[in-house]
Amino acid sequence: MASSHGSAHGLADSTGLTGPHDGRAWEGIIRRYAAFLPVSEKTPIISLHEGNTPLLPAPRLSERVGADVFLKVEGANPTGSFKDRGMTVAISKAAEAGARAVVCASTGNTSASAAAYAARAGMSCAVVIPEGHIALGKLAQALVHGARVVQVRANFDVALDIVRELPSRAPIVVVNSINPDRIEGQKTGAYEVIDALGDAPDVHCIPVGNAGNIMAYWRGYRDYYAKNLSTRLPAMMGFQALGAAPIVLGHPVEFPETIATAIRIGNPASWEGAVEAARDSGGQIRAVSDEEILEAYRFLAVEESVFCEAASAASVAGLMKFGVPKGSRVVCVLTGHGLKDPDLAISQARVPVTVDATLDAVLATLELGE
Ligand code: AN7
Repeated sequence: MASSHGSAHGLADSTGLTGPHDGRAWEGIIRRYAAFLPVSEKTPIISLHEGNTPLLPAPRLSERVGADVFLKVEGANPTGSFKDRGMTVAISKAAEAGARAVVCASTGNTSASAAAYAARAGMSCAVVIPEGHIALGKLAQALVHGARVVQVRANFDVALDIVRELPSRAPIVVVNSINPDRIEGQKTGAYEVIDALGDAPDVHCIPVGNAGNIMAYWRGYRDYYAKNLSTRLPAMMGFQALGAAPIVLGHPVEFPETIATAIRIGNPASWEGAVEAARDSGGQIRAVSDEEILEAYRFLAVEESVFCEAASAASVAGLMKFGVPKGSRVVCVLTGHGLKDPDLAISQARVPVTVDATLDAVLATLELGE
């Protein structure tokens, strides 16, 4: 890809870097991709230097599925998930509009991200979460960043229904992905993939919960394609958890259930967007079981040294389960960091052993032989 694109978008700078659009990839997705985002000089940029995440080759996974697989490690974002890409735009636009308070419903990651970016902007933040179904790390994040955390006795879908109504009753901006600025920011994941690979992949695998991200990536791929910054469009393969697979079933699921709490969603807000992305790209939305998700989760940790959360592993579970044409170039998005859910991590690993504090006792336990 020629380096002249940066100047084509008016983003060339004096750093001497020759990336397609960036110059300042480490300063966050708004500065890097301003030309593609709904921002102007008047927009205060509220950033934690999100984006610019690794696109890591996965040699063992590639060997296993007979393809050329890359992992987009979104857990490397400031709050540990892809939500930061959309949140920097949503909070910046809210700040531009003079907002003082934001709110979201969340299965955890959106609340962690909203809490952090709102704090940075000097806004107050409220998060509405399903009681008892948020990974511990995510809850900790919302709390330490000073959000007002409200747990409701219901699932995510009901929480989102409540949050949707709040702006009609109080001066507050919703920063769920029903806010179009969120989707705009999340498109930048696709730009980074193409900037790194030089073109779009053949297949893009992604977990699907509320379905904003698959829609955003599809839009991002089409943006670059329309501007001749890529020569092809990937097949979008979205994966829901079997117990929370409304799009696969074709109807909402009233009581979604999965160990992947991030995607424990029964009535996705961007349902149509996900269906369109799959259909228009020649892809599909399919389901993977919790067992398949956990197998992929352990495989990624042990074989590729990437610790992602369970929901993220759905993308790789789907790839392993359904396969791809031989030799395809595949990108799997790993949406969030494994540290978000320490309880699950420990439940999936060997328990530590405790011994007396002697050299012999430690040596005996390690079973290394003479
Ligand atoms: C790790 O935080 O919906 O299909 O409220 O945290 O765009 O919803 C999280 C979703 C995948 C699904 N992986 O993305 C929330 C929330 C992780 C996630 C998804 C989520 P979408």
